[in-house]
Amino acid sequence: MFESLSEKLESAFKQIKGEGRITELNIAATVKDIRRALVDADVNYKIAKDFTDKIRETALGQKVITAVSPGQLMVKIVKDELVELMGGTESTFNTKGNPAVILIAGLQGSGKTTFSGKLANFLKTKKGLSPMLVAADIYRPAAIDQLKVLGGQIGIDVYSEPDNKDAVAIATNAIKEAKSKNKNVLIIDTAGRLAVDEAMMTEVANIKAAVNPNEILFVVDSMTGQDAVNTAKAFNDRLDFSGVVLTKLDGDTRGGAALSIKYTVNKPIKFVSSGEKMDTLDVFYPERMAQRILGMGDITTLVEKAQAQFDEVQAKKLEKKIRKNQFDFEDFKQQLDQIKKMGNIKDLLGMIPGVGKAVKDIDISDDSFKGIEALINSMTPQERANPDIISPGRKARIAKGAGKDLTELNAFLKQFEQMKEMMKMMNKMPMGRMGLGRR
Ligand SMILES: Nc1nc2c(ncn2[C@@H]2O[C@H](COP(=O)(O)OP(=O)(O)O)[C@@H](O)[C@H]2O)c(=O)[nH]1
Ligand SMILES: [Mg+2]
Repeated sequence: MFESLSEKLESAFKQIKGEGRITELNIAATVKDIRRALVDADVNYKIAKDFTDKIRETALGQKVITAVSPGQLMVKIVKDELVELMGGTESTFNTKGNPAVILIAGLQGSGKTTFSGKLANFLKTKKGLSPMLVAADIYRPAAIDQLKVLGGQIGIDVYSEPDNKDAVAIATNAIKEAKSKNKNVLIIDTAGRLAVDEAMMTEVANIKAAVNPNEILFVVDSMTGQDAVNTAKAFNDRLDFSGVVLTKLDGDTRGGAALSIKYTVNKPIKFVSSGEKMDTLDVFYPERMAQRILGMGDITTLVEKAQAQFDEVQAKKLEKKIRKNQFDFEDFKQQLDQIKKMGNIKDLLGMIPGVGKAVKDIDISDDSFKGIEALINSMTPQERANPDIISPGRKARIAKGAGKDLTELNAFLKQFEQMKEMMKMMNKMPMGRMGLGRR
């Protein structure tokens, strides 16, 4: 995410990092590079200029603190300003009501329907609410089916009226239905158009007037850069929405939308969404995003993701097995599954400071583990539990079953042995004993 911006900002800091002190001259040079980096990331020129003017002003106003190098100081100033640009603090999300009504708006293809599903799943699993989805996209029959499929995946009821062509009536009927079924949040997925269009705006505005939403979320595809900002403006003028959802952050997005939207419409980004899996929705934190853009990683999100997938009981068991040096292939497979549940592997690695850049050009797809999984799956339960019994005869069978050759299996078995050796060593170290399995 935003790799090219991160890279360019890093190179903007390179020169000043080598300087002994901050001067008008080196500030000017750095600021110029930062501005170019922002414009290249598809941030509107005026916003980029405003941003860098502030950076320059703040930097010039700094007293020389000897403990902090000019490079560190500049990075800090830019980080604070990035946080500000993206909205400052985390915003709120209002789900009070019976039911609370969340209206979803945006262009066609921006990710409204996908996001509606993710939000329902999020409110159900993370907030303990009982949401219902409403299919108010009445123009494409497939739209209702799409929402129903998503609802089915996450166990959420979907309200629809396939023969009704009145989106406002569907929305108001849905409120009655929610009340009678004790659903406390209603998420209304509306129709979009390919471009801003009067009929669409009128329809959404009419739904708004009829259902009085707690939140109106404007969904925007972050890949569309400055266009995203123009669309946001048009929707906001008409709907006065309460927040923005940036989707497709897993794509090759440059960052322009994330950095420009708050400035343009003065509404906070509330959620960011990456990927098509229903559990890849994140609350937006300006601070964390700024850290990621500056290559400082985002350990907080990483830890949260790990904790969300982390099974305490299973971890205790695992800890015991590692202690007794009984870690086997079954455990290994379970660990892989847990990592995969946390989301896109490359995204996860990108949250570790310094690692994002290193893995940028490496192809780490979630499929990278497929080979290993195939090998483990090809083992019998006995073999998984007792790696020692894997004889040459068994090896041939396992490799064949996984569609791999013997060298690949041998390499994997060797890696596994090395890993166990490392675990054994860590067990002997006082630090390893203290750290393992504790939270
Ligand atoms: N990679 C990626 N694809 C997404 C994301 N959100 C939606 N999509 C895809 O984008 C397309 C349009 O999404 P959809 O939810 O139908 O958009 P809508 O027309 O606004 O309802 C679909 O193919 C989705 O699977 C995302 O965060 N990442
Ligand atoms: Mg849709």
